[in-house]
Amino acid sequence: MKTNNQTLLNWVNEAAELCQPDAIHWCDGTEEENQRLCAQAVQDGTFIPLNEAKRPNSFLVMSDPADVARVEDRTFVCPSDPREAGPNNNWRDPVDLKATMRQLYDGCMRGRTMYVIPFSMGPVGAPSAKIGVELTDSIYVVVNMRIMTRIGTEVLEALGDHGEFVPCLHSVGAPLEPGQKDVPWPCNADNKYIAHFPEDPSIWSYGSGYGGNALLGKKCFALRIASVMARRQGWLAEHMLILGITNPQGEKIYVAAAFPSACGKTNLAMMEPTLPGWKVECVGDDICWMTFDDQGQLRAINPEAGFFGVAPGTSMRSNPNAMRTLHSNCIYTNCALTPDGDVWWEDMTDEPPAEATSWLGQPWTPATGTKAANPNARYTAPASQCPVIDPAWEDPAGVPISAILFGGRRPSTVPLCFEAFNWQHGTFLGTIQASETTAAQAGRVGILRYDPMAMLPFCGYNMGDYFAHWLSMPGRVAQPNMPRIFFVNWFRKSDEDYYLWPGFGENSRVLKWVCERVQGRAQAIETPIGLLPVPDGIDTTGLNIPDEDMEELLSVDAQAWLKDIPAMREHYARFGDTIPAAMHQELDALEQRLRQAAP
Ligand code: GTP
Ligand code: SPV
Ligand code: MN
Repeated sequence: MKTNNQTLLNWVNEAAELCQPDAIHWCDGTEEENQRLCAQAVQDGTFIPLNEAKRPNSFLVMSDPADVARVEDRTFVCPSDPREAGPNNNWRDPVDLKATMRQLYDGCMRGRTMYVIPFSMGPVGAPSAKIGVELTDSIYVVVNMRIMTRIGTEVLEALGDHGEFVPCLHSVGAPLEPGQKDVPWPCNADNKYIAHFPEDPSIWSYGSGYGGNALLGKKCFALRIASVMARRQGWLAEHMLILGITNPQGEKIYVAAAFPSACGKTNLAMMEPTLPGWKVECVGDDICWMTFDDQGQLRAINPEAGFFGVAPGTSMRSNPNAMRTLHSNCIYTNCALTPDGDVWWEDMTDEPPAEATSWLGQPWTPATGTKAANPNARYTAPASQCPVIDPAWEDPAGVPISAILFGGRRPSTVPLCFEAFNWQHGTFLGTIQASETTAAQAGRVGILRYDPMAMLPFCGYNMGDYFAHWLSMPGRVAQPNMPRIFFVNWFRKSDEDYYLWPGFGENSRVLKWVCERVQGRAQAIETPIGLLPVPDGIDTTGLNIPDEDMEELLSVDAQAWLKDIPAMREHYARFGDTIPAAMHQELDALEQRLRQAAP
């Protein structure tokens, strides 16, 4: 037996009795085991091995077209009291939902193997690391979890005989009858449940094999369950990238940034600055756990060990360091396959390939008129392979955070960048963060919605209480050294519908302003919404951008902001009296400042 942890052994036995797998496999996390599983997945028709010379030890997987993204309408957060879950979550009575799901799980792994994956979110044994164990009937999940988290024997050792872990039960919900032939991507598209029981805590996932629905360490554990723990224990579990930025003088600060799904975290986290002499290094690209140290400094760890990155749009031009990370040992999901056994996605190269097999397994040419890769196609890559991974990315003590950025896709109204007046005002800006929906979640894209702190789909409790938790942070230590809070928008569009700001590596110009503000070296103008760069405050040396575009990027249109105020009030009204009074005061004060400024 691999462990003497009786709680774990009992739970695995119970789950096996319920799900009735043909076999149980305890994952040790070794390369040898990984090779065997990948070979098995190739034999099953799930994995397509890529060209060994071009992308060694890498595989392409094409999912069922009905299973390509997170399903927010099938995601449930189930404390016993629905008010705890809040209007931001789908709630079900935990006893009822468990009964429903037990029926689904009954015999659901027949004909399959149940894999036991002990995993650590955070460096194994680090004080802020947390252990989970995922049971799954999907090899795809095992292989991806091995990249995205730390798994295997060392985690069981860290867990010990009496250690605590979060049980995470996952099944694709597609049992095999004797002799029944499997499909490449088994799932149960009509019966998806992504359920969280924060009071246990535990995670039950059924029916989907994709991304955040199935790799349960990520959104389910590290955000929804962890946010509940963080609230209770006085820390923050956030949907944020973490980067280190060094100026030409060698001074370095760390920045965290919360942008909604597919709004630019991975790109910013490993960007190649266009400003000479500046350097960006990546600590993490999606999730950030922040705790005060005994000096009152917020320190952050990346609980993950890999990137589950958006493929379309990723190129040597937009994100060269992501491209350089993908040389080997990666899994590609829903990308296109080229005739020479490589992957391709929209905008990966200036010229598309003459022909390919689309993510739907169909012959594709540039004339086909459809996308070769799914818009939510992803790569899974080890963070250690990133050429600009930060030297401290696995430091158990975390890195000190000097600035927090909020942002999203806002074609109008929101300037390129501005700074909050203080922590309370910054928290307020987070609460009114909005963004257009993307392909990262099932449903329509391009719909503007409020997505506070980029946590709307990931906060495991009532968001009004979450805002109060943010406000409570400075009061938790004797001498708080709070990060400055900024708001950015790379997605402002002109009347002719082009992006006003070039984005990507050019975002270093905004990061430079952030650094200079933190270091007390840059001026700012007080406006009704916050502190904006002075004219010429953003270094545009060498950038070909019309003056009028730059002016528009850095202007505050008080009328346009005033038009949004009623929607902000409605957004708050959804959460009723859980919205802290201080946030209503900030909203009132914003409206008043705008009225004074509006012509
Ligand atoms: P999740 O993994 O879903 O949480 O997404 P993310 O926030 O990490 O987004 P990512 O960096 O993968 O970017 C998503 C899409 O936005 C990609 O297609 C990028 O090419 C595009 N994008 C990223 N940064 C910029 C930018 O500065 N400007 C523009 N115009 N597009 C960008
Ligand atoms: C997101 O949607 O924010 C992601 C991808 O990072 S997933 O892991 O599917 O949630
Ligand atoms: Mn994300």
